Amino acid sequence: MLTIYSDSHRLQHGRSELIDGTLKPCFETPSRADMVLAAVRQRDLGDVAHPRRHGLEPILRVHDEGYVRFLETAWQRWSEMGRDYDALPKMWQIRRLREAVPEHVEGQLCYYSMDCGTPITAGTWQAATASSDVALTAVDRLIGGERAIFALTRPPGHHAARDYCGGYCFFNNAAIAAQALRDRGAHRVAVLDVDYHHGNGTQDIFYHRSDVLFLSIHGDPRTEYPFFLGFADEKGEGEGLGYNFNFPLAAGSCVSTWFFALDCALEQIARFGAEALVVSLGVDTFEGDPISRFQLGTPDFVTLGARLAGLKLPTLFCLEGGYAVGPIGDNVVNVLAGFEA
Ligand code: Q9C
Ligand code: ZN
Repeated sequence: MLTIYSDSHRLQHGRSELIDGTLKPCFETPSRADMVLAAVRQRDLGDVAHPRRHGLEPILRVHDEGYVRFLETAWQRWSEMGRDYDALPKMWQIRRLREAVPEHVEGQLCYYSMDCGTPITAGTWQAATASSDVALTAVDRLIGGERAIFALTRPPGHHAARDYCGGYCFFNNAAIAAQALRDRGAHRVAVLDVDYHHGNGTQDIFYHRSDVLFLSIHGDPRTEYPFFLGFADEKGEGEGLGYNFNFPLAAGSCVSTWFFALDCALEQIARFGAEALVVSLGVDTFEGDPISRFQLGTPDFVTLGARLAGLKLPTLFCLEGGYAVGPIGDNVVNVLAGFEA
C-alpha cells in the first residue's frame, strides 16, 4: 500500500496541554508520526510519496473562512504581543455570553477552539496545511485507481469542526478528503471513525448531509472526551437524518464488544452503497494507550484491517490518534497489512 507522508508534521510541536488540572507535555508529539513511518518502512508496506500542494480551496470546502484565516495569522498576531510560548485558549463563549467573533487574537483563540489541549505554535499553520495536503494527495491517487492509500496525517483532524480546532486537530483531514472525493465524482462516501474518541468535527461537518455517511465507534461521552457529542441518539438532521451513526461504548469495553460495533457499522456502510471509504484511523483503542480505555491488542489491529477490506471499496486511511508511542507503528501498520492480506 502506498503511504503519503510529509516531514512538515514536525513543525507542530506543542509544549504542553492542560490535562488533569495541570500543564503536561503534549501527548500528541512528532515522534508518533516518526514511529509510524519507521514501521511502514521496516515492514515494507510499500512506497512512500510526498504530498503535492493543493492550496486552500479544498480546505474551504469544509472549513469556515474566518476560522481558516484565524489559523493562518494566529501565531504572528500572538507572538507580536511578545509571547513566545504556545497559544492556548483560557475561556469559551459559553451560555449567554455574546456570540460575535472577538476582534482580539486572544478572544479569537477562545472563539475558534474547543479545548485547552491544542496549542497553536509557530509551525501549526504549515504543519496543518501539509497534513491536509497529505490527505488530498491520497485522494488524487485513489481517483487515479489505487485500491487503498495510507495518508500519514499529523496533526490529526477528526475533532476539528467547520469552525473550531480541538483535540490536537486543526484541519479535518478525513472530512476534506471525503469532500474532495465527492467533488471529483464519488456519489456517496462513507467516513468510518475508529479512533477512541468521538469524531465530533467530522460529524459536525456532515450532519445535515445524505451524501456523506458518518459512523464513529468510541468511548461513551458520558465519561470520555469530547463529552458534548457522540451519543447514540445523534442521527443527523434534515437531509442528513439517518446518515450519522454513533456507537458509544463504555470505557473499559472488551475487544468482542468493540468488534460487534464494527460489524454494525460495516453493515450500514454496505447498505448505504458507498463508492469510497475514508477511515479515520486512530489506534488509541490500544490496551496500552495512556489516555484511553479500550482493550484492543496489537494483533487485533490486523483483524480490523481484514474486516475493512471485506467492504471491497476504494479506501483512504487517515491517521488520527494513538499515544502509546512505542507500539503505534505496529498497531497502525497491522491495520494496513491486515487490509492487504
Ligand atoms: N485538555 C485524538 O485522539 N484529551 N485526540 C483531553 C484536553 C483530549 C484526542 C485533554 C483527547 C484528544 C485525535
Ligand atoms: Zn483519539
